[in-house]
Formats: sequence, structure tokens, C-alpha cells
Amino acid sequence: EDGHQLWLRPHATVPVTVVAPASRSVLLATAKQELQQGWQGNAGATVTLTLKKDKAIRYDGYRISPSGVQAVTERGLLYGVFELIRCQQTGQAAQAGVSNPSYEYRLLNHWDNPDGSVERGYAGQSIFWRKDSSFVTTSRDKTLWQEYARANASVGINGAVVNNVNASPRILSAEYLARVKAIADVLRPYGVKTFLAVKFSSPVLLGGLKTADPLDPAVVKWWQAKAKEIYQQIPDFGGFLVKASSEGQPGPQDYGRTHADGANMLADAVRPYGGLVMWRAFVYSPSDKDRAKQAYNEFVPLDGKFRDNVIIQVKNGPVDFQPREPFSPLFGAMKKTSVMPEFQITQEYLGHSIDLAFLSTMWEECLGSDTYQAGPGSTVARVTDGSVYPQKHTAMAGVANTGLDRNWTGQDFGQANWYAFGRLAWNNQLKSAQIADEWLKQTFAGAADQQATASAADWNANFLAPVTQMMLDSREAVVNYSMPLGLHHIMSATHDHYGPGPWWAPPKMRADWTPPYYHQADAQGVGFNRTTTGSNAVSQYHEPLASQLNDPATCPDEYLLWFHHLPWDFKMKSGNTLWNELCAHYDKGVHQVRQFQQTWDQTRPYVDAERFAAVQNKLRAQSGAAVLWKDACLLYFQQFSKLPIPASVEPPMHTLDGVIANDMVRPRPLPRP
Ligand code: BDP
Repeated sequence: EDGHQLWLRPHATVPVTVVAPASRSVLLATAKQELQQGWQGNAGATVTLTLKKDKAIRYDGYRISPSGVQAVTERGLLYGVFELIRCQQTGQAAQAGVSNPSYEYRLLNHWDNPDGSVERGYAGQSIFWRKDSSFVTTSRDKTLWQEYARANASVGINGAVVNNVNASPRILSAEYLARVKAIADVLRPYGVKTFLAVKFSSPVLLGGLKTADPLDPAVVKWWQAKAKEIYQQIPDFGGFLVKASSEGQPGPQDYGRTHADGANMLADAVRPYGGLVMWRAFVYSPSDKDRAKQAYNEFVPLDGKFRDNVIIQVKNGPVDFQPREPFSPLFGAMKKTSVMPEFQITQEYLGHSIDLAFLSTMWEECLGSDTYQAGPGSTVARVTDGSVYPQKHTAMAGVANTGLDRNWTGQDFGQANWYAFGRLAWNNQLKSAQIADEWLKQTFAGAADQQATASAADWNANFLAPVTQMMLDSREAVVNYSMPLGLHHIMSATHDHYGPGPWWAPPKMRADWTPPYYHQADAQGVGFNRTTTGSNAVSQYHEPLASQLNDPATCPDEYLLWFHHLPWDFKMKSGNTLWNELCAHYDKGVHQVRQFQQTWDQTRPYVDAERFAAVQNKLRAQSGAAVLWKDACLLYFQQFSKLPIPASVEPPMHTLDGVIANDMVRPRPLPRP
């Protein structure tokens, strides 16, 4: 049990007869095969797969009926088959009726570099690229890509951007495109489309042109020719993802052009082939007073100026994938443009592949947030999935956490985040409790080394219930021990965003990359004043939210220090002072992780030895990290608050000098049990 099978572990099956339309398509063959190899329903049953027009079915949706699965596309049939099997495995009755995906495109973004490294990857090297690659596709490559594509299909993911948004121009060279084609050929039978991230200056760097100006006819021609070259090899190629004029990446602004000019030029190049351009809104300049405001400021004026095959890809929060952020105010504000959410599955700011953090609750929180942009109930989910605005295209992206590690994601529970992303992209109203329940049943049921003992009731009570609860609490625990009450971006820079670093601010470093820019701690208090008396970022939210966030009395505790700079003795809703409340949150986080350790220790009879020990080791490391976070942050902030740590809080076991010295000087190798 090395976890390689993910949530698709083999299990006892029974024979089934599949009736399907005659077709030579590989997708349909995949659907039939999955059904035959995974059927656990009535032995000898007949299941009919039907392709038929049906007004109730949208995109790759499907209809389940007692006789089988009906869909409009072959992909839809495959997803219906996976739904039947998922229900059989998790002991649910398959719901008769239609299931439509919330989003047309459900995509993973791989931040994989051509040299095989993965930016913010914590599960080994890339599954797509390798340094020594002679670009011969080996059978090992193919097997791995096939397993990957199958896992995606099983949760409805239908697209993959196979290289980093900080894109190398080389990815568009003939040599690399040949490998992209090889990847696309393996992903296709599972309905996964291949996309590429492209560097805006590719016409210069790869094509030898003098400029990448999007309005220059030679540039336009270069991209058109490149698109043609790609589609000749990969007729169903998905399109481009672009990070432009952002964090040092080239973009249209280098030529005095707008994001719309840049995006539209690329959109025109792929339009003849039905291609899509996902243009990221992750932009901010070093000099602005409030990074959180910038994407909105740059993009809202461009609303309505984009071609209809452009989607603006917006990170869930206005800063950068922090453990908790309010939703990005761009959601719902761009009313005449397709907008898609981007989540980070890889745990860059939530403990890499060491800490256990089930991110479904974070995404559920974001999707359920009310933007009020078209009246109450205009949730992030509804303003991005076409329910509120007539978006031409809808999509959701997740920055993948996969690598060559045998279990794909480093931490075994990281698999749950890949799973949850797919499930939420299919149905943005799903509840995290259901997702955790499904994932645990498929990933761990029947996995004990000493099988015999556990009855179903025993397993449910002693494994499923406590571990589900642990998963549901896990993200909030990370928030508590790292960045509670709206604190953000106070992690260590030296250790690649793992562990605390509220002090980190080397001279000459751009301010908006340093934690003090975000926490603003001083003798008077702590927090970023984004109210009307500060940066006024609150004004980017729609009423009544703007007023609610603007007033510390009505601003939810979770976002308090995101929007307010408050005195250390500020009276919280709980009756505590801000300082005592902060201490209590850090302490709570530490205790939550210790509770997770106890919970997990008690699951030993129900889990195979290998995964049991792996998770146990990770939790031990996480427990240490939580104490370090608490000690470091409380001791650091105490320099400003000058207040005692309450007796109810576990006293620090570190010294501030000690943790700072350790953070600055010694890059710590990450434990890899
Ligand atoms: C930040 C990451 C950086 C990415 C960037 C992005 O630290 O590695 O390139 O996001 O999303 O969070 O472009």
C-alpha cells in the first residue's frame, strides 16, 4: 500500500454486460472498460450507455437511469460510469437524474518546468518533464500519464496545463511540442485536454523577432503560425494560459498595451481551432501601497474588452493563496467578461507536503462567499459558473500537487485535495463533509493489514467518523497556528514559505514581499488598515459587504486584521482583548494538531502499516511546526504589544533570537519520511 492507486484502489468486482453504441472512439472504449473492470453492483446486470440529445444535459453532463447512463458526449458517458462506480464503492445509491458540471472546463495547472523541477512542488520531480530527457517517451512515462489521466477523469477533470505559468519559451519549440503531443495522446482517451502556459515574449526569445508587441503584425503572424503548428499535431489542443506583466514576466504592458490587447491577440490566434486563452489577473507592482487592490484596479476597467474565447483567471483571494483570504473582489465585478477561479492545490502556504490540510473547506468557503454583485445570493460560485452572468465560457483551475513521488502528492492526505478539487469543479455546491467521506471510503476502506477484525460499523465509528472530522478541522488548525484573525503573508521566505517569518525584511527587498508590509505590527497595534481611512480596499467590495468589512464591530473575526489595524487591547466579540485572542488562536492550533496525532494513532488497526506510519511521521513534524509558529509569532508580536502571554496558553519553548537565527541562517532540509 504505497498510495499509488489513489482513490482508485482495486477491489472485488462482478461481471456486468455493457451495451454501448458502435464507435471506434477511444473515449467510449475507456468508459466500457472502466465499467467492466469496476462494477460492484448486481452480478450479471446489463448497463446501457446511450448517446442522445437531451436538453437537460449541459457540457459533459449525464443522466443516470435504472437502465444505465445517457449523455450528449462520450466524455459524459465516462463521467456517468465513474459516478456509478463511485456510488457502489461508497455505499450510496446512484441518484437517478441529470448531473451537469458547474464549469465547462475543470483544469489542473501544473507548475512544471522543462528541466523536470516543479515550482512549489513538494512531491518530487515533474511527471511530464525531465532534465536528461532525450524526449523519447518511455513506457513508464505512458503508464504514469495514463494513471494520472484516469484519476482526473474519475473526478471529472477535463484539462491539464502541463507546464509552469512562469513559462519557458522552449515549450513552444518543435522538440518540446513533440512531447506535448505524446502527452496529449495519452490523456485524450480519458477526456483530458492538453493546454500550455506560454511566455508572452516567445516571439522574441524563440522566434527571433525584435518585439513581442501584440499589435505588431509580425508578432500576430508568429502566434498564428505557432497556433497552426500546434493544432496540426494536436487537433483538440485546449489553448493557452498566460501570466503576463506579473512578477517580472513579460507582457503587453512592456509595449504600452493593455492586458486586453495581449489576450485578444492570442485569442485570435487560437480561435480558428476553437482554442481558449486563460489570462491570469495575478498582477501587482512593487510600488503600490496595497497589493490587495491591484488586480481589481487593473482589470475592472477592461471589463467587456476581451474576446469571448478569453477567460480571466483569478486567484481565490486578492493577495496570494494564503491560509485564509477574503474572496477576490474581482469575482462578480467583471460582468461582461468570463472569469474563472484559480485555487492552489499544492500547499505552498499551508505546510507543503508535510502538514495535513484538507483544502476543500477553504474552497467551499470561497465559493460560498456572497459577493452581492447582483443582489444577495451572488456567491462566488454563481458569479463564475454562468448562473448570474451570461459567460461564454466557464472554468475552474487548481494548481496541481502532483509529482513523481510514489503516492503522487507526498503527503497521503494531499491526494484528498486533488480529489476535492475535481469534485468541486464538477459541483460547486458540494459539501466538504461529503467529499471527505467519499475520499476516505475509496482510499482507505479495506486497507487494514489485519483485515478480519473490522466490521463496517466498527470501521465507520472508529476510522471514518474521527478521520473525517480531523480532515474538516485541519485547514482551520493551520490558520490558527500560522495566520489567525486575518493575518497573512507572514511566512518564512528562507524556507520557501514553510514556517514562520514575521520579521523577514532584508534591506532593499521590495516591501510587498516582506511580512511587515502585511502585518504592520507596531506599539499601537497590528493589522493592515484597508478601511476607508486606510488603503480603502473595502470599497472594492459591493455593499452591504463593504460597510460590514469596514467596521471592526461587524467585520468577521476571520478577516479582522486583513482589513483593520487595531490596538492590542481592542475588545473582541468574545470579550477577550485582541492580544489575548491572538494568543488563544495560536495555542488552539497547536492543540488541534496534537489532537490529530491522537486521532490518527487510534486508526492503526484500520490502516495498512505503510500509510499509517507515513501519516504519523508527517503529523509529528507538523506538530513541531505548529509549536514553532506559535512561539515565533507570539514572541515576535510581543515585542510590540509588551503584554504577557496569558497563563492559559502553553509557554513558549523557543526564544525569539533562536527562531530568527534558525530561520535566517540555516536553510532547513524538509523532512521526507
Ligand atoms: C506565488 C508563488 C510563485 C508563483 C506565483 C503565481 O510563490 O511561485 O509563480 O504565485 O501564481 O504564490 O504566478
